[in-house]
Amino acid sequence: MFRRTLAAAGLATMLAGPALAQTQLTIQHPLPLNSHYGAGATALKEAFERATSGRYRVNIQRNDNEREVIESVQIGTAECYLGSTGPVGNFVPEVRTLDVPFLFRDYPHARGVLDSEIGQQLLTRFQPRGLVGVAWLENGFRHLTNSRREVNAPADMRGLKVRTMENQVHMRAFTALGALPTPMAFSELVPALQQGTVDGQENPIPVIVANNLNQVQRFLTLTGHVYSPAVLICNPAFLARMSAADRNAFNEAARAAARANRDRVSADEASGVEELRRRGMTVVTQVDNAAFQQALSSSAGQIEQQLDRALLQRIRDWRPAQ
Ligand code: EAX
Repeated sequence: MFRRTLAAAGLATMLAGPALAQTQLTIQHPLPLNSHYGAGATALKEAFERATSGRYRVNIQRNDNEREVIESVQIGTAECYLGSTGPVGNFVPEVRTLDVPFLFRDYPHARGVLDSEIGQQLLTRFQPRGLVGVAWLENGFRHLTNSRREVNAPADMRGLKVRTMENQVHMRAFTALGALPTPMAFSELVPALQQGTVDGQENPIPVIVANNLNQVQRFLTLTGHVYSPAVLICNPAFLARMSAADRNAFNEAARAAARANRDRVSADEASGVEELRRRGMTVVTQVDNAAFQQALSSSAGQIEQQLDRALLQRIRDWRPAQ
């Protein structure tokens, strides 16, 4: 009897052998699952697991040191990163062009440029650096928060210690505004705010809400000073092991991720400011953007000198097709 069962089990495994072999794919991102990144990663997981009938299993893991994750993807100890372009410029310098303050007019402009040939061309610049830029996602327009005082105008920034991402373009901009920028990984942000190492930080509404930054920050100023793209980056060798059909399915799943991510950003933008007010933050909505742009104009030339000016102009000139 036992021998018959063993034979039957052996036969079953043999018949079902290949289907059970499952490839693990882990996406690391820096935010809670209940966030605009979590929404994107979950949409990718559902679409890709369905398209590959379970031959791939997508794991979603939180790791809030973005630069470290990108390094791991580059050396092959991690499969995929989903996160902001904050530290990406340190790996793919061309991406710094997107970090210029007030470059994008609004969400349709930013999303349109990234979906256009401009954005797709920029994704090809990852390969020579041992990374694959799979798809653009979104973090959102960044706003300033701090625990010291209401910021209504550039002059109120003077001497404010502001955490920035590990991003040269942003650091120069905050220096030009008279603030004292301190670059650090997202993983260090909340302790630094709690201990007063820095007074403030800047992030999109979806990040401020998802990470309860209202608990360590009192004032929110809707500066919208820079658009923060997000990106899905994967390890080239890992993707190269996929069949052509699976690779197409992965690209399709990445597009589904971008749609879900952007929808979540739009939803968080619509309700987030009220939510943060309800949580006790003082919100400055009437912000003189022209004054901030003016204050940044002195450093704009310096910043842009090191960037692709033709690309900057193409982005500024971009308009949706009529
Ligand atoms: O990607 O580091 C940051 O402030 C980023 O906006 C955050 O990690 C989300």
